[in-house]
Amino acid sequence: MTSRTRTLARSAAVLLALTALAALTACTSGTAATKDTSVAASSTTLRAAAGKFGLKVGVAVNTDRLDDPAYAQLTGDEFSTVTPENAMKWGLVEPTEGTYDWTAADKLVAFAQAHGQLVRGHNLVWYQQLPTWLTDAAPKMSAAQLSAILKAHITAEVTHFKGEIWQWDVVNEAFDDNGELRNDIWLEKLGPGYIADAFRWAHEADPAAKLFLNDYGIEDAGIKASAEYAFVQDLKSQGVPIDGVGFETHLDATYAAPDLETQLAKFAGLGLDVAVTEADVRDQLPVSKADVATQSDIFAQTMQACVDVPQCISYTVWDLDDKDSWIPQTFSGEGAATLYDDSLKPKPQFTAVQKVLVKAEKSAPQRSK
Ligand code: 9MR
Repeated sequence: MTSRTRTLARSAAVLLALTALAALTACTSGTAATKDTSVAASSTTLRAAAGKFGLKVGVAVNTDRLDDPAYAQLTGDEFSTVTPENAMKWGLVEPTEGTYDWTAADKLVAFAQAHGQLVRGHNLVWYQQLPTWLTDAAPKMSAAQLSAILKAHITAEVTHFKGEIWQWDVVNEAFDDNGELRNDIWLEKLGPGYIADAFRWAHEADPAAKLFLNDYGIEDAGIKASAEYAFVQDLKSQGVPIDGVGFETHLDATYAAPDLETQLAKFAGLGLDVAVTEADVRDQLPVSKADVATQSDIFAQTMQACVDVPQCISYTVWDLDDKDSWIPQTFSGEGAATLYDDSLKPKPQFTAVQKVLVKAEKSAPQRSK
């Protein structure tokens, strides 16, 4: 064998091994193995640009749509974290008491691992999307019974995903718009201590996960943001294992952008991480060119706010594309709230966010690991 044929043989062997490895990765990921040619990652992906200074960019994922190769491709290429839009919520994982169904959530975790992504677990305690076996029985339960059920749920879910979740939204939307704790079954039966308990139980089950309190309507100064700040300060002073506060950031383009940077920095001042967890910017349909420009501007401002606060460790958009967005079902006549249109084409909103990240690549404060 000449040295040239030896080199060729070696190259062929390496190629064969790489092909086998690629095939194996595609199989084990359990997700769409074929590349879709109708969509392409942007020239500079959001995850690559943000990754230069350690910021994670995420997306809320509808796990049913991961079987669509185009959806899966953009989700994997552009984002460095994923949040299950619904798949980890109590009503979905424990539809009957004591019987867990992790199928959809496990599928997303496997997808994330195959694509080098981190997972935001969403959520452990909320007043919505609870199983009916629980909501039906709760009014007749004693505080001790309900507390035991909550502990069992948190322990089971956090234990199932131990080591696989980067950030958990432990308690979701605990506050009402008037700055009071929400008068839901948790507060009514267990009193305000249920929040500290939830964080302690989650921490016991996975000490390495970052534990978040997540809410909407705290992106600007106001009665809700002040109340939540005082509450979190109190949790910290009691030594409750809370690591961060999530700012949902569901915005409406008919209003001015919030002063998000001030709020992020304020909460970070408590020694916490902060994150933008559910960003979208809706508007009345159909949107004009001017509306799109306003939406793009608001998206860019919120991304800039996160970039400028070193403790802001992730920025997640709520739903990949307009077709999937929760907005039209909830706000009649409104929509166009995401970065991609109905056919998965990036919108000017995408370019606006991308521009902020590319510009920040060299100057943004590096996030600590
Ligand atoms: O996007 C989610 C939608 O598919 C569900 O029907 C809805 C149920 O209330 O929840 C949506 O996600 C919410 C998230 O879990 C918490 N913050 C507000 C989000 C939009 O309602």
